[in-house]
Amino acid sequence: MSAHPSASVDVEAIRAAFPALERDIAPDTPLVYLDNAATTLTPEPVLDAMDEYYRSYNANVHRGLHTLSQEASVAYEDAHDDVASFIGASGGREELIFTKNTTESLNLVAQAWGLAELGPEDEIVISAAEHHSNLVTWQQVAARTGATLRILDLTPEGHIDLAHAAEIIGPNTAVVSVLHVSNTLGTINPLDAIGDLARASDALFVVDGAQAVPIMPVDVEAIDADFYAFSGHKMAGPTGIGCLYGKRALLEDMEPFLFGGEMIRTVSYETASWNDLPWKYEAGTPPSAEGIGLGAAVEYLASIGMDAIANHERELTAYALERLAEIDGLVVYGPDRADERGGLVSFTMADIHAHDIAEITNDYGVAIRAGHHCTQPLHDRLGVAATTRASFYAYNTRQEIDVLLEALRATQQLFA
Ligand code: C6P
Repeated sequence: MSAHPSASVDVEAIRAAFPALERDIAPDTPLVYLDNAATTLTPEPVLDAMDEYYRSYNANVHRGLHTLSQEASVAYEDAHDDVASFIGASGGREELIFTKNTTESLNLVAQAWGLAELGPEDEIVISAAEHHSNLVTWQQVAARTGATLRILDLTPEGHIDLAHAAEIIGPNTAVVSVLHVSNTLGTINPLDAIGDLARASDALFVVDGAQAVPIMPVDVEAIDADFYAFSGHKMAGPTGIGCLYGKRALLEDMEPFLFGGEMIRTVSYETASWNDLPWKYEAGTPPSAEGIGLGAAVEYLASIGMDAIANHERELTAYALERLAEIDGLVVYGPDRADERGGLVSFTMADIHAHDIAEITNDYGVAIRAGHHCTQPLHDRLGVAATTRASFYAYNTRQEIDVLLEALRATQQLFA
């Protein structure tokens, strides 16, 4: 990851691009949106790109010879190239499949590759912090193929325990699939070390980048991931669009995940052959407006600069950690240091239920998430049923974290 500590964001200019930030939650209660790890808000350039598609060239891609379909096809194809370039995939669109979200991207790998390649002698290695989309998916593939699912331990601070990784990743490991940034602990995982262990064992190296691509520069070729998954709606893009980067040779070798229109080259009643990459993996009418919207989102994020966004996230996280430490009985999960984290902080506050905290803070306009964040087994390990999570984006400010603090103190008083 490159880091230019001097890069900074113009928060006011960024805020002006996000119309939702203008709204109040109640009279005199402006929105303080701190639920960005779930979904980010949408900026004008993305709204404009999708609006323009629907207003002027809304047509099915790759299916018409008329002008509208041609324009839609070119815009949709170009969006693949733009997103590929944003994550350093030099193969362009041929290495970048549009899916529905990170979950579908991981299912694509697990089913198209996993069901075909894995057997009872194989081991699948994931970490204890995985989101359900990278846990249940491989758990079910293991159940169907007879492979064994092995879980990488975490250190008390929430890092993947590399000594344990060196112990369990070995000759029987067929796939190592881990998240880049944890959506619960915030931990940035050491992909270099884990990737080295996977490659030394000739294992497939899969990365869940849902919480990384939105907040830091990501270069899939430097990471040397075989597959890398992420979602549009967490990076200023629309819902309904996600991505799977894959190394070309693997994408060429694998059989498709979904069958139907668009993904075929020729069809007879007996058999079929497959379209070129990436369309081989994009069966049916695709999410054209969403793909074009995601293209606009990466252009917008690149115009701010991912180094600048990463710095801003780190500064806000450091400030949040400092302020949260003022509250008696509040426990933060994950690393103490902001530079070892993505821009999110999960915590518990004495024995006040996370849902109560989120409901009361909402009265102050503060949107945060409460629950198990789709990491139920991780919460079991932490010994809590639920946590409350604040997560930041390029438009958030220190003042908004102050409002969160005020709301948390009010919650504490109410339960005192
Ligand atoms: N985490 C959160 O609030 P989808 O839902 O497919 O776009 O993303 C799934 C996913 C996969 N991996 C990680 C690390 C994630 O954080 C998520 C989504 C949201 O934490 C919704 S549960």
